[in-house]
Amino acid sequence: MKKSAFLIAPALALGALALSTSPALAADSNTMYQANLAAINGSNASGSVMITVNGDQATVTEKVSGLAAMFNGSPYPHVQHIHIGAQGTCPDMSADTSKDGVISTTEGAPFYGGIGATLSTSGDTSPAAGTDLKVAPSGASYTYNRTFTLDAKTADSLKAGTAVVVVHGLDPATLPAAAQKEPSDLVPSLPLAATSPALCGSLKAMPAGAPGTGITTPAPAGPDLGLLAAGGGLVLAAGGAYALRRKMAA
Ligand SMILES: [Cu+2]
Repeated sequence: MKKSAFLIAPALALGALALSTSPALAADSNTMYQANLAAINGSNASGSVMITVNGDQATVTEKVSGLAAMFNGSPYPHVQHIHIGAQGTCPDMSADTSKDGVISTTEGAPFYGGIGATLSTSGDTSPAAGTDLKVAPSGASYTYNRTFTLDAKTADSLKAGTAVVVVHGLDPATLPAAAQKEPSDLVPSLPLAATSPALCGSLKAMPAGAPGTGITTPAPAGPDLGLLAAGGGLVLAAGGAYALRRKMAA
């Protein structure tokens, strides 16, 4: 009788652990959004973005590769933003209303909207920093990690499913010859290629506790089922050892 009671005890402890943990996980205020970044304007780049929102804090984890590498002899700055307030989609070539063969940032706006937040490397993350090349991540490939305060409009757009990540900056050589000579629609002192979209992806909320959908970076927060299972295993092991000590003592 006593022995079986001790064997049951760890199972009860494990059950209690699961019961006490589950409501906490369900009430977790983190919401995760994920976007697969697809090439536009023939950039041949690719990438993925994960955004964890906790209150008004957004933690962005982004990985990109295959972007234009150099600009005027320096690592190519890629301004990048969360665009908001439109359809929440990425433009196809029908957006190219000027028919120059390039979807400019402005031409894509009916699809992805205006800038809600700038994914800068330091300082300002507002739309005001949108074309500041000094705080843009740079080079062909990079990993971007930053936590910043979301403004209300961007937070609302994320919730509404209309937030889109756009990474800008094309290799001018990949543009049609005529378009290579055009000025940027955003910063006329720069060429059109410098600010035109290279990557685009719609941010979609992930179900709470869902495993990553194709993203390879570890989730910064949220339930770790493996850890939970290991914790349960420790409780079982401890209970078993206790039962064994009791048995030997007796
Ligand atoms: Cu943008």
